[in-house]
Amino acid sequence: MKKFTCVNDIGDIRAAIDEALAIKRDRFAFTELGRNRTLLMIFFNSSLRTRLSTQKAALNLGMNVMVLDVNQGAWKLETERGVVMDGDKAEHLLEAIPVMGSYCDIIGVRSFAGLKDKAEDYEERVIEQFIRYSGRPVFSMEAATRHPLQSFADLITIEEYRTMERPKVVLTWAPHPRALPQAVPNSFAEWMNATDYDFVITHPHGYELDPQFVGKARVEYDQIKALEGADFVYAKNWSAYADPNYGKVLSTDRNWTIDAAKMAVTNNAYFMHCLPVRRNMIVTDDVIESERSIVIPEAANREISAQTVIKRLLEGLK
Ligand code: AN0
Ligand code: CP
Repeated sequence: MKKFTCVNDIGDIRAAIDEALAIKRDRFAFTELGRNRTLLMIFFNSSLRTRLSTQKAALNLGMNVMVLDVNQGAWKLETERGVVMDGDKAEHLLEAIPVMGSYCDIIGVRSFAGLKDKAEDYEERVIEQFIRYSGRPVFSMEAATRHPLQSFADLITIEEYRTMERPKVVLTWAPHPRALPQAVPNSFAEWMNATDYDFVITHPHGYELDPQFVGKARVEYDQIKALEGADFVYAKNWSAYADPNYGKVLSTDRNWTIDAAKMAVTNNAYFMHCLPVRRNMIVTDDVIESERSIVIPEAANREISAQTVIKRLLEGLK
């Protein structure tokens, strides 16, 4: 594998799940593979899980790891070409990227959507420039439109917990006070559409996702109807995608919060969320603390999805 930014990069989904589960059974089987190889993780945004799980995954593979928080101690980076750099940005991304590439073998990048310019976000300008100019295999640690390490971990988790051939999986919008990217729901949809699960998306009017990610999913605007008979409930907030409201918060209606009454209409569903989660906005305390909440094993599987991806990138190095 040469890069990892979307579901297509992982190839056969069944083979990827099987490889991930084998890694989970023996995560120290490949400690020689990463020997004398260096992973550079670059964060343009905050992180708890991605930072720790990806570092741990690389350590399991015997790699050295360096972490750069671009906004803490590095030079402020200009990303637009052609700008007269007489402002506060001291360095251009077009020099910074190949320099960073010269110190490592593999690069992980986290760069969220700005939520101001839809075209810029959906072109994935930042991570695409890393792919083009770093000279290294690059993987996404959440880019503007996708969070594939999260979705891969979500898929591994559903595979571990499902008891039927074709579970009903419901992605539901839930309220949040600030504007969040569409990356997590886009990516979750993209990965669910690569399976044959019964996949349903529910959200208020105005929160329609990009059709390229919705794919063959059923969209149901009535949240209760969507949740009926669900085996997995995947809650997430996102800001509006559709014009003219791109990146805006259109609703903070707590009627969409996942509570026990809503979980009661499901088929005793498991509750999932990528975390970090705002309690009593997205989900009530009792639901996230319930026996059916699998948010912690879901987060733990981030180490496994990352290790599977980094292992494949290491195998692809010359
Ligand atoms: C981010 C998001 O919604 O994309 C990261 C989630 C993994 N969440 C927040 O910024 C709260
Ligand atoms: N789920 C996830 O990516 O969490 P962090 O933002 O803490 O990395």
